[in-house]
Amino acid sequence: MTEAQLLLPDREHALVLLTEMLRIRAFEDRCAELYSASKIRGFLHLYNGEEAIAVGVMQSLTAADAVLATYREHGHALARGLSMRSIMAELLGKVSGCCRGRGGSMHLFDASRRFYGGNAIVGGGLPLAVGLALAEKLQKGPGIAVCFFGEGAMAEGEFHESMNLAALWRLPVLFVCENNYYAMGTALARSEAQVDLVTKAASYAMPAESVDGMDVIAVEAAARRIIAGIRSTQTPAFLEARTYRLRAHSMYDPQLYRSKDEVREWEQRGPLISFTSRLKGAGVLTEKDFQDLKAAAEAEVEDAVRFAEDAPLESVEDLTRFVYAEVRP
Ligand SMILES: Cc1ncc(C[n+]2csc(CCOP(=O)(O)OP(=O)(O)O)c2C)c(N)n1
Repeated sequence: MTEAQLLLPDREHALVLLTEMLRIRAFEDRCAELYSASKIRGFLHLYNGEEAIAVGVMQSLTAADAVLATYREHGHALARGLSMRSIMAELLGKVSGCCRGRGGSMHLFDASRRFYGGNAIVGGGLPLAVGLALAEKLQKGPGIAVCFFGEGAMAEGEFHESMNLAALWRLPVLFVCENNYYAMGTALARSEAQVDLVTKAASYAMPAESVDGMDVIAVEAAARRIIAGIRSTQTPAFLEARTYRLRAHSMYDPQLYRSKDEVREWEQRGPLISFTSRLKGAGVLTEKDFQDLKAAAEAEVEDAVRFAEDAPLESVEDLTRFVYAEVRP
């Protein structure tokens, strides 16, 4: 029996996990509509299919921990507790957004939650995570740093430098690779000599393992155990979560690099479908429970959209503020 099968959650916790994944799914489906209506501009990278990873890992973090993610980070921000209103306002470029509308989709940030982005640079979060973990170590703080990134980042120099320094300096970092098998249109085997990502990570002398990233219970169980290890040893670890991006890389992507059959196959294994049917099978969720949770998530999204649409844009007088430093006459 696997770790995940052993650890069926109690009903209350199962509903927390399901609710978090539903919130992310509902939020992002609405984002796609708002993008098509030109209310959200710039780039928009959606996390559909990968929700179990952010939700599962985030369960064992405390307020003292630092979290970093990529440009596909709406789900991480929501799971980390940023308000849906502040994220939606950010996406619409409004001053009530978590970055006053200046960051947009790829740069969600909230220091009060120790959520350090959102980063448009592939691999850009890794050295920041190492720096935050180094600060934690030097200040003898209680927190760890957790960095989410795609498998495409593992071909970047920053990956190697970050893994090496984290292991060498014995820093409390969890590196979470969200392996969805494609970096934009490039399949893993077309860009990586070593497609076994755990083997690659383990070469940096740190524990490394893989988990089914479509299974929120498996992700949570693995993350809890690994994070407990990081906290007690104050050394880094690597977790590969195998997953699939059910939508395009970003909003404009003809997806010529993968077949419709492949996408359909993964859809059947999606984290919401699989978790919901497992809970129903275990008798802890009815279809009505599911529909109620879904409706609540959609209502929260509509509230966030209204809030964002009503929020003001940055005033012209304030446009040059926060660019380099606050210089006031
Ligand atoms: C340093 C750098 N190189 C290239 C790009 C262009 N780019 C944006 S997303 C992306 C693919 C990254 O794929 P992956 O890391 O697997 O993450 P995913 O998008 O699959 O979540 C690339 C190459 C970039 N943003 N930064």
